[in-house]
Amino acid sequence: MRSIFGGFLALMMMASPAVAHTTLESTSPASGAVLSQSPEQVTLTFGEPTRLTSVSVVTTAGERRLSFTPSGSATAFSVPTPALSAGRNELRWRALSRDGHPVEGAIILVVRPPNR
Ligand SMILES: [Cu+2]
Repeated sequence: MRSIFGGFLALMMMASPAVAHTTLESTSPASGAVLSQSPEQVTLTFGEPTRLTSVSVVTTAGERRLSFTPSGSATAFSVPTPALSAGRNELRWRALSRDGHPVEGAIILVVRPPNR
């Protein structure tokens, strides 16, 4: 009985990820930044090669998909001309870890309303 339980425990441990999934290491602008205007681009940098599968921006107006490069596996991705709105912008990203498991997250960028 003990050996059967031991084997089961070993299986359970093998099922849990041996290596931590890739994480978003940094972004430019950094999450939480308050900007005077929409940035020319947003850069996402991961801790290991990752395949980014989608980036979108969520505001009170709704969700809009953004294009990014490169389309293959990389550690850094560029989102050109995200055209962020004044106010709070949540950039949601989804990616595939090297082991094929999906990972996702979000950063917040705030654009100051124009002075009048
Ligand atoms: Cu995994």
